[in-house]
Amino acid sequence: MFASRVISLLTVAALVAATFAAPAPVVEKRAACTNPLQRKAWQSLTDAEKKAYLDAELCLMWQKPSAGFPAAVSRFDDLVKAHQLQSDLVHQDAYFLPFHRLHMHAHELLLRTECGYKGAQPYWDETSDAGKFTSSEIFDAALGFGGDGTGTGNCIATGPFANYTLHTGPGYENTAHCIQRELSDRSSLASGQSYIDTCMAMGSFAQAWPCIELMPHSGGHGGVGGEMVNPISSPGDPLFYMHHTWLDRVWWLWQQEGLPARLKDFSGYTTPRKPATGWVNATLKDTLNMFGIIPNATVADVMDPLGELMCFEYIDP
Ligand SMILES: *[C@@H]1O[C@H](CO)[C@@H](O)[C@H](O)[C@H]1NC(C)=O
Ligand SMILES: *[C@@H]1O[C@H](CO)[C@@H](O)[C@H](O)[C@H]1NC(C)=O
Ligand SMILES: *[C@@H]1O[C@H](CO)[C@@H](O)[C@H](O)[C@H]1NC(C)=O
Ligand SMILES: [Cu+2]
Repeated sequence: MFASRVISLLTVAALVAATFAAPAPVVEKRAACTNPLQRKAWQSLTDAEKKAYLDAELCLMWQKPSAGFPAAVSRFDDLVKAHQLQSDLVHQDAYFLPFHRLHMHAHELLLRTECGYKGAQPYWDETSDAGKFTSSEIFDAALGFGGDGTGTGNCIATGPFANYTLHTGPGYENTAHCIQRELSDRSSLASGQSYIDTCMAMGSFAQAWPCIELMPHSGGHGGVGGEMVNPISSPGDPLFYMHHTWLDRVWWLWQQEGLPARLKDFSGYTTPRKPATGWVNATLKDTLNMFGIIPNATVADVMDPLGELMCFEYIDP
């Protein structure tokens, strides 16, 4: 169904271009993306696909850092640092969705280029687990991300990432610590379909992003708890990438309700709080900083998942 939508969009765009000699850029850019990576729901992956992803994540966790952050010990840490060091610039403002789209892309790219992963970044279809995270198969010890935190430290004790030591976080600190979790079915209710429906009904990006950032965004963070509930160092739990890829799909589902206009619909302030000199409006030309992990990109570069920079599509659960 998704593929046919893309094709019909291309067809319509081509017809429009032919008839009115109207904006060709959208069509030209899309021509560069002929074989999009297929981002699938975790729940619909085969066991072999799940294992390949978990193994690749472990590879990243044991890979040497290369972005030059003094505190980073692994390549995985590099990605946590990119979030930690600018968390106050990329939350509660216009950059929230674009930055996290690029961050997911960087993670996917590193898995593929540095860890031999052949697949795409999967997403966690949290909607189907809302209100009952504790029984989600994503926490499986053998073919999942391990279970809840245990003991006084809330360290995860099962699964591939048990006993892993993070060196970035918690928060702005850089201390050796375990991956913590504190699952909450109640908080996970915020991942429910009704919240997504509310955001899907928003008529502009200016309304859609704060809606998505509030709920469903808080569902995955609060529902998993521990590292994930820390707004600064949450990428320390590998589930962060499953959660934010799901949110990115929500943004893309919203964008697809108004193509091609929503490939350019971007607005909001550059900071969460008003600077002394007054609010500044964000623009499509603004830079998203990846600290050399991958090249910086502009907001415009990430507006289209099927564009030149990235080339992926979401497969329904
Ligand atoms: C984690 O470490 C503890 C203590 O060394 C050990 O008993 C346990 O088996 C380890 N768990 C895993 C999943 O490796
Ligand atoms: C910033 O954006 C708002 C809302 O779109 C608009 O009303 C305002 O004029 C813009 N400010 C500047 C300085 O462009
Ligand atoms: C990336 O963006 C940041 C913030 O704008 C900037 O300081 C940095 O120099 C850029 N890096 C590169 C390699 O251009
Ligand atoms: Cu974030």
